[in-house]
Amino acid sequence: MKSLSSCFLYGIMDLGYVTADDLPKVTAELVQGGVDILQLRGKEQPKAEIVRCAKMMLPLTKGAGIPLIINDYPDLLREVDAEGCHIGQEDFSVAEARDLAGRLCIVGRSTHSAEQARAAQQEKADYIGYGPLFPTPTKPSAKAIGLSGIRALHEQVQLPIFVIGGVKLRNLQEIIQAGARRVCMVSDLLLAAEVAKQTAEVKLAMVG
Ligand code: TZP
Repeated sequence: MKSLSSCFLYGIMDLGYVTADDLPKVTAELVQGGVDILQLRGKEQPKAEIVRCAKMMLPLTKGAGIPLIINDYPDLLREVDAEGCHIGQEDFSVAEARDLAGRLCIVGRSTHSAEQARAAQQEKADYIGYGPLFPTPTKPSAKAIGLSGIRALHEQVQLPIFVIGGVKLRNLQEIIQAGARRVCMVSDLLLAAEVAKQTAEVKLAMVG
């Protein structure tokens, strides 16, 4: 299984973009393209559906040594053999998430400012998401925070930092130049005409 330190491209399987029927095919394409870590996100789906989808993804992610992270529901780690969970700012503390999961696992935290990022490090999250950098239809309510704080953030926070929100193949160089080392992407991968090819191009831009 890949360690977080060797993860540079974090993909999110968002059930708002991909139906359960298409899930195995799209997961296989993301894996084939070289995604390093994958999250399952279903904001509108009941927990039973998230469990069903996770069970479809796990043979593919495990086969490729890619950690699967469940968004929002740490307790589901008692039902599925995923490697971790991801929590927002409003939900639980990292310690509560670990208790709910009931076993050793990766816990990631969404952050929207340097202050939140430092707090996530303090409470021993394993990684953070930082964003949204740009406005994004995937999370329309969130306010964009821009690129200007990325470089300084990497001096203050030693956890793996995945920048997120409006990250696209076409703006990747600008984001890397602003100091980002790891990215998390949703729509620009999932809505690509050729998911594996798009993923491979992003991966190449990230790791050379
Ligand atoms: N958290 C902050 S922005 C975002 C999440 C889940 C969505 C990013 O989606 P996209 O399509 O890559 O802009």
